[in-house]
Amino acid sequence: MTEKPTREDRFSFGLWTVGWQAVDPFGAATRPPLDPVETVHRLAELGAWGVTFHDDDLIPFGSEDAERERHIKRFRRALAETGLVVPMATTNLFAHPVFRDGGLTSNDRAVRRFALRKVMRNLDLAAELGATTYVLWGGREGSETDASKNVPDALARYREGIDTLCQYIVNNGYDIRLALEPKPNEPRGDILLPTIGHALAFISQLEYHEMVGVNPEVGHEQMAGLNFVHGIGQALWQGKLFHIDLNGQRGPRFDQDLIFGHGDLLSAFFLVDLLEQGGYQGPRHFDYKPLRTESIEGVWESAAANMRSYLLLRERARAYRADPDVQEALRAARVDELATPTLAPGETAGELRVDRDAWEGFDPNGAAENGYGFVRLAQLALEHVVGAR
Ligand SMILES: [Mn+2]
Repeated sequence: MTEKPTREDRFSFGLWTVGWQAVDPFGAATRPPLDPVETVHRLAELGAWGVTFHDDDLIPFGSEDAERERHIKRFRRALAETGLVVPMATTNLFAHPVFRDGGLTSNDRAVRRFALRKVMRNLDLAAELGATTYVLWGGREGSETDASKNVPDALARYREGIDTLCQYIVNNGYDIRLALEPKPNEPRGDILLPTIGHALAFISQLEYHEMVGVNPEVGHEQMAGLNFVHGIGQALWQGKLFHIDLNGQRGPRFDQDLIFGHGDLLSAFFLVDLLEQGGYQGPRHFDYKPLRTESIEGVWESAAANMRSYLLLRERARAYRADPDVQEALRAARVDELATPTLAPGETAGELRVDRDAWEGFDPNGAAENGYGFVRLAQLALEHVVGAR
């Protein structure tokens, strides 16, 4: 029996996840709106540690100042009553029709200026509530036709927008870092910064590049047919995994936002193994949608299921690492040998060029006969995942 979630597990949920009323392109809501105050209480009861929000999740778009303050006050009280923290916040730059061509990269300059103001306003609130990560998901930053968008110009405006927001954070002394969330498509036909790799390359072009990392989502990479564990591995290697969105997806199709583990289970297992082994200290944030078929009871059941899936996989990953058969198979597969530098300490390229052991003394045909034993490892992993070991 797996342990129950605790604050130390750092599980967090967006207000928009459990709060999704299940409107989809073909059907109306199947559930009533959820009060953010109730969400905070229910998540705390289930063992979550944090809650995150888009500005418009908490304060309806266009609210007057007094109304806005009232919403914030109620939310603050719920946080104080439960001890839930706000580790991350983000801006809705996609729902209102004004953002139909995006926020930071809309062809309309006035929309871009409005979008920046909307982010700044919510950055102030995020800082007040103690958030240290601010996510930017540019769901509407993209196009349906290549006739509509000069991509180099769009990326220049994207960079200008992020640089401006970083400058704002620095000038206000906020302890906040930005995390860009890649996605290949949906709602736009093609979204800018479609994958982790695109986002990392973009970040290298920013003035405040050290303040900006990524917030990869399981399903978003898998929608593009990519290996999420590899993407996270690279983000960790580059010191850019500032935040993560855990959920499930079944291959390249619409964004399913399934419960974590309810998509590619083996990938979820290796992801948890990597996060637990790879030094990731940030929140375990769930960005999923409770199935449209579910009533409100199913919503809370699904929230609990995300955390339970993670804990079960963490337990399985620990059992896998502790298994002497696995340790022996890892050695046989020379997984650890990859951590050994290819050159000797202090060795230069010129010295390698004349090293006879590396060429004349090396038998490529003989070495080519060695199998690596990866099948055995993969099967051992599967056996741990299904509880056969
Ligand atoms: Mn998604």
